[in-house]
Amino acid sequence: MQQHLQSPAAPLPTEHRAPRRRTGRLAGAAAALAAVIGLGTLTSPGAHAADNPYERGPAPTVSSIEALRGPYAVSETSVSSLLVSGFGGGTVYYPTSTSDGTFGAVVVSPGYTADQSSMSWLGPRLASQGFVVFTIDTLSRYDQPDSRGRQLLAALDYLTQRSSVRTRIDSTRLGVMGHSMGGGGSLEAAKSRPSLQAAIPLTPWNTDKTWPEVRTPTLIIGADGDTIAPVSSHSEPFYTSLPSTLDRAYLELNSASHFTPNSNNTTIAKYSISWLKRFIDNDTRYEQFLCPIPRPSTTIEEYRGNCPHTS
Ligand code: 9J3
Ligand code: ZN
Repeated sequence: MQQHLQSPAAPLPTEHRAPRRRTGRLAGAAAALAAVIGLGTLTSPGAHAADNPYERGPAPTVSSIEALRGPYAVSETSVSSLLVSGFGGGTVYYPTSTSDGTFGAVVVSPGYTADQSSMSWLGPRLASQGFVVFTIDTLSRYDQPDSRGRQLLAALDYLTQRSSVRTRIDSTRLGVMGHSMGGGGSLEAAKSRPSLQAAIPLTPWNTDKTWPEVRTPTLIIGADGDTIAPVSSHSEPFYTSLPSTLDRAYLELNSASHFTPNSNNTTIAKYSISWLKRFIDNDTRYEQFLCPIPRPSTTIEEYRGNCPHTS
């Protein structure tokens, strides 16, 4: 693994953005001169420059991925069910700034009988790290996982093609998440749309136990105390049935229940952020949190996986 140098404190957003852009006539003239005489641009990022065009935000640390908020200020906009089709509307959380280019996007489905509010904590927590996050309502609270999978895809299509934030999104860099039947739905969505870059089912529930068709890097998060979608009959067989050649991982939360994903949870957040960054943004700076495989702890009952395949 490559070396990742880290500053002792995570820079403030203004600190990491400030050096990236110079404005005004003088800078414009300097840039024009540089272009004429064949120098690199004066507006390029500094020391940890982006070989990777999808990299966003400062170099991560354990504290930065565990923090309640990342470096980006977040705005939100509500999407009425009356103005969309194929899913039930929702709320989009997105980085307020447009000065860092486009972002990857992820849609999140709730579980059986629940609505978007059951997953709302993930909106600002993920968006502040540099993603457009769409927590959705389903057409009916009783929709099954296959329907939730289709609704996740309809919501992604709305988000990238028609929503007010569509120009802020890189439509080639998309992911899905969901709780319970919504987690089962994220597996369905990945199975039917292999171009998805990441899937994270949370205490997923599905009657289909086998997912060899999935080509999307998938992190399955189960809970040791789940009696509604027990890991032995849901998360574990789902994980085991994914192709062994796929970038895949299974994280079993310690002392957790089926409903742990419905509240702010740092273990879910830090590994979700790392997975989305690694596979939606191709950001290898986050590999350090996924590889070597995390060891059991007070929060992790078990972790299985292969280290990400490319670096
Ligand atoms: O979405 C879920 O919480 C699925 C678990 C469930 O309630 O299944 C019973 C049919
Ligand atoms: Zn199957």
